[in-house]
Amino acid sequence: MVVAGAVYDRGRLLAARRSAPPELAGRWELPGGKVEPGETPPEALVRELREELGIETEPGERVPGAWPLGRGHVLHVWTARVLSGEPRPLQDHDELRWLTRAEWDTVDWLEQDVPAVVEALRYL
Ligand code: DCM
Repeated sequence: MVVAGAVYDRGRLLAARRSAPPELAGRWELPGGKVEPGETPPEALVRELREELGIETEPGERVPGAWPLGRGHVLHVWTARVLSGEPRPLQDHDELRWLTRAEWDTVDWLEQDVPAVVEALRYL
């Protein structure tokens, strides 16, 4: 399972542009990553957001849905609130953007993230 965060702050949603691997570079995603053995999805999300963006977060609700990623992976999304830190692209990303609801489709999302983002906007 891959868990990604719908990270919210003051009515905006955080989008992250991937810098790797080459086939995904330049495309935007909800930041997150693979759930490791022994972790719950919310624990994995907190770890990934700390590693990738340098922020401490509190997971909220599971956004309903499960989106296939290929190679047996499936994407689940949780809302997350920033507790501390200002997100910076520390690994895997080269740009971050806070999007208002009206701006959500101004970046080139990974196809599999589009339905997840649309669903996540309901929680904005
Ligand atoms: N992934 C995705 N959408 C996301 C997060 C991740 O499609 N919002 C995919 C990209 C990778 C895999 O999940 O193929 C694992 O992500 P990572 O490399 O960040 O661990």
